[in-house]
Order: sequence, then structure tokens, then C-alpha cells
Amino acid sequence: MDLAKSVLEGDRLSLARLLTQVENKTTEGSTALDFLFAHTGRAHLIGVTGAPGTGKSSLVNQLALHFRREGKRVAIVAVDPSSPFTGGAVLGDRVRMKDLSGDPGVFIRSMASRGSIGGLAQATASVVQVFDAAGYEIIMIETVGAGQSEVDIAKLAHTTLVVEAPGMGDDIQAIKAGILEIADIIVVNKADRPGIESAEKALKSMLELAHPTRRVFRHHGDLIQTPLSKSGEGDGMMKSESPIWFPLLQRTIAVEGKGITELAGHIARHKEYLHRSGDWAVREQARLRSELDAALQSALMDQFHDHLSEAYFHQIMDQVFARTLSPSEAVKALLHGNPAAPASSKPESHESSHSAEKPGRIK
Ligand SMILES: Nc1nc2c(ncn2[C@@H]2O[C@H](COP(=O)(O)OP(=O)(O)O)[C@@H](O)[C@H]2O)c(=O)[nH]1
Ligand SMILES: [Mg+2]
Repeated sequence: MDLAKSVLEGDRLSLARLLTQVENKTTEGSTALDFLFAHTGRAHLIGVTGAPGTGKSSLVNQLALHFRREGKRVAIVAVDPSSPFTGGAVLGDRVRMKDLSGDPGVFIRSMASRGSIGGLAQATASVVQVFDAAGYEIIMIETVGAGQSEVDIAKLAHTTLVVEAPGMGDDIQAIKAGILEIADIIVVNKADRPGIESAEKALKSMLELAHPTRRVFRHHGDLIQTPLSKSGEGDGMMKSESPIWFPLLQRTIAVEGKGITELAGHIARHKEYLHRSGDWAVREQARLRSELDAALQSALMDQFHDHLSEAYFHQIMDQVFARTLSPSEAVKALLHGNPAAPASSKPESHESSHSAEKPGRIK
């Protein structure tokens, strides 16, 4: 508890220690999370996702510098589900983020996969909670676009940036369509590279596919185009009171810091929109709901296994392997069966239990 209190007081060393506790799911970590929970809910969580090499880390770096100039405290969580160790890419990020190091208003945390991707998403959520309680107003979560994992992690965020770059190949089109659905802002980075026009064009048409109803809409009788016309210029609908957010498209050159101010402007506008429309509360509720569900699931599983005889579980498992018991029958037996009693002594109604006595289906 002392650790949590010093975190609230702004002690960096305690923060680093607590993050480790929380990542390792220690008892001290979870007690601290309980204590800190009342202090959360203030930060703007920004997810940054996209294929490797599109420039996510460079963008996060630039955005952090921008937010620092605005006097905001910034936390960066770099998540790499593909890396089992804190190695390669994450180390590179540390080096890249060196212009931020030494700034007490910035805290960078790298996370690599330990065990399941679900576990990583959960650990990330906890780390974000600690930063939120510690008073970081902006929390950027960088994830590698690799499938379900980054979608899960993006669900944490209030604002999701999907980063694309020209020349990344067309083989990922299918993934893109799915990723675009979670995008609030699409960043077309590496605008200094050839192919930027066609990359942007492809993205626009894909966006229209992903959001067919959002192409145009009428506002006070005026036909308003989605703000995708040119990078940075398209905030037409933001001037209206439209309750709908159209994904914005922004060109950037992260390595030169170009387009960053505009991008930060879009992020700020998205936050305003979330509050104005009530979506902020909706997202918060959905996030807390899924956090609660996940915690409940894992608690129920733990409780279930605590009360289950190992031998009985294996006995049931064997019957499933032998195909004398279906998985759903097995669940019934496990939930309602008496762990002390063998499956074969179950009441008549459990016909499948008897079928376990059928000979010869085990290899
Ligand atoms: N030409 C160009 N290179 C960039 C730009 N942004 C990032 N890069 C380079 O692209 C590479 C990958 O960038 P990084 O930020 O690590 O991408 P990440 O894997 O998405 O995090 C690095 O060598 C960057 O220097 C850009 O706007 N233009
Ligand atoms: Mg990176």
C-alpha cells in the first residue's frame, strides 16, 4: 500500500516497481490496483497500431514531444505480442525514444508477451491503470498490428490511430479492412516516400467500404464530404454538431516531425467529440465491463479448479478423448458431478457416463 501511495505522490522509482508487481500479478500488485482504482478514469488513452515498420514508434515519439510542449505528462506503453522476450524491436524503441529520456514528464514502459495474448492484454490494462492513477494525462499504447491481439488492446483506448505507410505491400489488404474498422484516425506515414498518393487513395476506398454509410451526409441541407479529401484539411464534420465520427486521414513524415501538430489536433478533436457525443462514457463502460467479465472468468476458473479433483478431471478427459462423452456432456459432468465419485457411479440420466463403459473405442 505504501508503494501505491508513493505512486500517487509522483515517485518514479515506486512507479517502476509497482509496474513490475502489476505485470507479474503479485498480491502486492493487485492490492495496489484495488487501492488505485478510485484514482483512475482521467487519462486519455491513445492506441497506436499498424504493421511493423510503418513508423508507429517514431510517431509516438513525436506525439510525446508535442504533448510535452503542451505541458501534459505522457506515458508510453510499447506492446509487442510477437516477441517472447524484451528483445529486438522493443530495445530499438528504447534507443529511438532517447530524446524523451531524462524528461520527468515522460515514462516509457515496454511489454513483451508472457504466456497468452489474453494475459498480455490484461497486463497492459493493469499497467495503463497505474499510469492513469499516477496522473499521466496522455497514455499512448503502441501495438504491432498482427491480428486479434492488437484489436483487443485497441479496445482499451479512447482514440485509436491506425498507421499505414506506402509500399507496405498489398498482401495485407484483408487485414487492413478489419483494422480500419477500429480506426478513429488513420495516419499515412512516410509521406516522403513514393506511392503516397496511391496508398492514400486505396485507404480512402477501403474506408468507404468499411463505413459505407459515412461517405456523405447532409447537415442543414448541405452535403458534407467525409473529411478525407486531403491530409490535415478535412475537419468539415467537426465544425458541425454531427454525432458521428468519421475516421480522419492524416499524412505525416514522422522522421521530420511533419504533420504531427495536425495529428495532435485531430486527437484533441476526437476527445472533444467523445465527450460531446457521450461516446466517452460508452467506451469507458464497455471497457470496464469487459475487464470485469475477464476477471470474473478467471476467478471462476480458479475457483472451479480449486474444487475439482484432478483424478476426476482426467477421468472425464479420457472419456472425451475416447469420444464416449461429448465436450458439452463433459462440462455438465464436471460442473455437477461429485468429484469424489467416479463418473460411472452417476445417476441413470447420465447415459453418456454409462457409455464410457462401452469397450474398445480408446486407441
Ligand atoms: N522515410 C521515412 N522513414 C520513416 C518515417 N517514419 C519512420 N521511418 C523509419 O521507418 C523505420 C521504422 O520506424 P518505426 O518507428 O520503428 O516503426 P514501427 O515498427 O511501426 O514502430 C525506421 O527506420 C524509421 O526511421 C517517415 O516518415 N519517413
Ligand atoms: Mg515500434
